[in-house]
Amino acid sequence: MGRTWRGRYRRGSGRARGGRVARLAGLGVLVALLTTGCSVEEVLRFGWPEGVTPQATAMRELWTYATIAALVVGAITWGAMAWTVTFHRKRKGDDGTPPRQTQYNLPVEIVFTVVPTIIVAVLFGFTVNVQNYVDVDVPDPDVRIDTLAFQWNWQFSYPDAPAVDGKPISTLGTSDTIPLLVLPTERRIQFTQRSNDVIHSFFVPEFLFKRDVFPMPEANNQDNVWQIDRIEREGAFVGRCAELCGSYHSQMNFEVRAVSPALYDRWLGLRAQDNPATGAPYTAGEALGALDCGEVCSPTSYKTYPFSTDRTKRSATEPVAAR
Ligand SMILES: [Cu+2]
Repeated sequence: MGRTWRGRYRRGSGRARGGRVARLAGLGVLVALLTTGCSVEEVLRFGWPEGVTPQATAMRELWTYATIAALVVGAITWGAMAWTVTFHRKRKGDDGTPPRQTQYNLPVEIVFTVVPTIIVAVLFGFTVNVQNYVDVDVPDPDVRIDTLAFQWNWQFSYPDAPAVDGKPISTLGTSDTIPLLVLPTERRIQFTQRSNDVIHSFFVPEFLFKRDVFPMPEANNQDNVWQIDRIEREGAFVGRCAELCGSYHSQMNFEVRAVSPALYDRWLGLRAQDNPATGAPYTAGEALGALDCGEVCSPTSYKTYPFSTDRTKRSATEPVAAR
């Protein structure tokens, strides 16, 4: 009885079992998609954040198409494996002789060499295309920002905008202030970056871009200048250091504030004046607060919080709530 059942199960139900596995897998994917509440657009980003620059969109589309191509290759491979495992098992009555051997089949070998070469060449071509676009630096960008990274904070200067003392307007992050990098939307921005000490990395997830910040970039033969076409929407975006640079690397945050060009011009104007309330030049936060444009003009960070980097402290530091 047992034998008969097993024999029938093996011979007759392999196809049914394969179908059941496929249905279960399909159901699993459907349930995962429905229960996570992901939109199609979100799924197609495959985990990447939503970009806010044309460069970010170009990189994200490359990622989406490359992942879909990989999934298609994966589905064919997994399908071939499942088919082999399901329908080519050892059968009752097999006498132990190996199955028909098909190696050294020249046409198949050629196909298996040429097809992956074409896939890699196409991926390479698209990657070079996008990389060339992301790396373009045009002369005379609308806005220039000088970025200085140090253990463990950032300073952002506006070399084309003099402050009260005639030096460029600049914003310095400290243990109790997150530096606010105020930028205009819809304008071409150039970043020039250097480090005062070790290697850091400038990273704004919504730009989908990071670049190492080197000490002495010229001596190190590094291209420390890069540009974005524009920021496409207003908002606050956390910026991070993405290169392990010491004890407080993970706290080395800044906050991008993208505001409309008109607000940006007013902000720069304020920063070139003294704040009557303090008798000192407007800080980045004070000037934003004076613009009074809602959340995006909050005078202090609200997407991240400052953190003391005092190395003489011997106890864990409580995060300072965003103020
Ligand atoms: Cu760093």
